[in-house]
Amino acid sequence: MDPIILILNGPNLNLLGEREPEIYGRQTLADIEAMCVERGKALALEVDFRQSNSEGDLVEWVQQARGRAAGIVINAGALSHTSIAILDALLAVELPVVEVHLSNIFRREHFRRHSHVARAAKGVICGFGGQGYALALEAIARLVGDKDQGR
Ligand code: CA2
Repeated sequence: MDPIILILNGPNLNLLGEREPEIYGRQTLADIEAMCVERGKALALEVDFRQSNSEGDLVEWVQQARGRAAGIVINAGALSHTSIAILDALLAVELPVVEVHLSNIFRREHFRRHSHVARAAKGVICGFGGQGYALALEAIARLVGDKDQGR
C-alpha cells in the first residue's frame, strides 16, 4: 500500500474559483484535489484531501494522522496566521509537514506575512496557485523517502 499524505485545507478555501480569482486563481478546490490525487499516483502516494472551516476539525485530523499518514501538506488559510492550536498539533504529531499557500503571502497585507504553522513545517511553498500543492507533494515525497530528512 502507498504511504498516505494528508492534505488539509482551512477556512474559506471551499470558496475557491467562485470569487477573488485575481488573488487565488480560477481553479476550484475540487480541481486542486483531482490534480493532487493524480500527482500522488505518479509519486506512489495515496492522497487524503480534506477541507474544513473549523479549527477543531483541523486539529483533530492532524492528531488522527499519527500512525496512519506519512506526511502532511497544509494550507490552514487564515488560521495559519492565528492558530497556535494547529501549530501545537503539528509539532506533536511528529510527521513531515509542508505548508502551502496559493497566494504569495509576503506580497500581501502585513498580517499575512507571519505564519504560526511555518514553525512546524519543513518548508513553505507560496505564490504558485494550485500548482503549489503539486510542488508540496513532490517535496513531501522526498521527505517520506528519506528517513533522516523527515522532520
Ligand atoms: O494564499 C492562501 O492560500 C491563503 O492561505 C488563503 C487564505 C488567506 O487567509 C491566507 O492569508 C492565504 C484565504 C482563503 C480564502 O479563499 C477564498 C477564495 C475565494 C474567495 C474568497 C476566499
